[in-house]
Amino acid sequence: MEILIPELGDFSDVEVIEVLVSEGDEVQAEDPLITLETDKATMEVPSPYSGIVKKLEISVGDRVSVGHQILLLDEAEVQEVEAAEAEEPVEQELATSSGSSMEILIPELGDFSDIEVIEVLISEGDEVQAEDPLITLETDKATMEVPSPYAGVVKKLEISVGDRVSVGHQILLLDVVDVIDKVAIESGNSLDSKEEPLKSEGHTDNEQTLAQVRSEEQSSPQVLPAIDDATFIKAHATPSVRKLARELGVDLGRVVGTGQKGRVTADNVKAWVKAMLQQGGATGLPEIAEVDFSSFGSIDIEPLSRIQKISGGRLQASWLNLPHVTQHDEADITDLEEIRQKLKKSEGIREAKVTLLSFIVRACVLALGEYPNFRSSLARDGKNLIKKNYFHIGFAVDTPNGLVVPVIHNADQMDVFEIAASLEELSQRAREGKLGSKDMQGGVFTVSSLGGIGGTGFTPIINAPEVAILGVSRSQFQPVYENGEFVARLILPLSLSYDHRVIDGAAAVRFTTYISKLLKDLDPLVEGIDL
Ligand code: CAO
Repeated sequence: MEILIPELGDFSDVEVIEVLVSEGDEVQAEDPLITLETDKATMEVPSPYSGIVKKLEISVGDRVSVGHQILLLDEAEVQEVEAAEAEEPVEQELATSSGSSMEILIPELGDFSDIEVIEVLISEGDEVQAEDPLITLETDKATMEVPSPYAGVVKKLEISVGDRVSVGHQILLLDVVDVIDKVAIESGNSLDSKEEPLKSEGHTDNEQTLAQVRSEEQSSPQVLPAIDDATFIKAHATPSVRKLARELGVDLGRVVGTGQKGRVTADNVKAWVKAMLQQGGATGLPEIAEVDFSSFGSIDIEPLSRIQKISGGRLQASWLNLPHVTQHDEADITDLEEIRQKLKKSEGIREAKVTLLSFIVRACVLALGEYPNFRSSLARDGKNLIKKNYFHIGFAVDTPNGLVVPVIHNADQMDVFEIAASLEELSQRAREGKLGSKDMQGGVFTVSSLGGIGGTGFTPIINAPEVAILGVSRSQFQPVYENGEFVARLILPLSLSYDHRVIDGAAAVRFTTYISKLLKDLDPLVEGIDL
């Protein structure tokens, strides 16, 4: 049967970059036969039927379009082989092949001749399975492996790295006696052989690695980063290594090759998969596809600041590790704002400008006193809650270099003026890039106020390993129904994100209700202050 290039969508005159089968190969329906490459993609052409490759009509480097012949497939031969294998007594096989050493020669290589041997993959005494690669050849355009047509033991090597070979050149002498024993053992007829079945290290390893990847896949949907076709194609590797990489889902472009001229070997691929499994994958998540933005128009590239790089990693870690829930609430700050304006005007009493944020921090301190779980952290083993008996409150500051979170230490020992002074001093130093590491350590809870800028609500990311963060948006006058009529009240939106492993929804809403009440009723917030 002539197997032709099928309909390829919009493509024609496409380059063949891999021929994945050789003459004599047995293929199953859907096994890939060749790989084609366009500017944009690579695609494999699968076999429409099972059979044996009788004649290859295509070579690496050919340019093909729909209808171009790939190979001649002998369907009947497969059936015959299968039938023969089923019927032939093992003794008969033994009789025909027993004791023979077989010369293994360079097979038909398409258009190539006088090709350099760049790798000899076996040594004398090695056991090989049918299809195990024996040597690697390299032309200007491609590298290709020559597989063993039979299983056996390498009796004598007749080839070395650097030799130049053509079709018919002898590679080695293969002792096929043991093969028959293996066939017998595998088919349940031991023939009283004391010998162990042959091991195929390569296959066994591959199967184990595949099984490991598959079992990992079941527990985490995508352990390995997605394959980037562009770098996969460019990777320097032989077809069988490419095939292995595709089977394992390995993005070949990421694997560092240790073979000749940096070529990626099968061992490199396996070692990379093992390393990835140990690490739990790049992020354990499917990756976002890389886009060449410059192909759509002009772009500028700006490096991230040091702060952006550090905070980006931490925010992502928190977002991925902590089950976030955000509780939204409101506080009536009409009276608070009136008092705050009065305090602002009473010059000379205290030095700092009392901001809304200083009242909010004070309210958080009191709420943390009432609800200690909000100043806890989950122990790394997930078995204990570490409750902190100090009240160091972090607050997010927007600086030209990115987001930083300085910490007001022992905020429970401060009144609103002192908190205001601390907020002013720390945010000033934050903007000037003058915070020391101690200024940003030890926080038990964080406040992120965007109210000076705007917004009606947001979902802040918890500053892990803390377990909650209070987001503050812009206050607005709103009609509130009180004593039978609508009155204008200044309403402040609050958004509390919390780690649901530690805090449940009821506790979260109790916490925001408590803060709301403090901001409305005020007294505990201004305790000790001469109004
Ligand atoms: N509602 C309405 N108006 C508000 C407000 C609110 N919730 N909060 C502040 N304002 C207004 C006030 O009018 C205030 O002026 P007055 O005090 O004179 O009336 C004005 O905004 C300026 O406030 P401010 O910015 O000086 O002070 P602040 O305490 O509100 O904020 C700080 C200080 C450091 C929090 C702020 O500068 C900042 O960096 N905010 C950004 C934080 C951030 O990026 N969070 C996001 C983290 S996640 O990406």
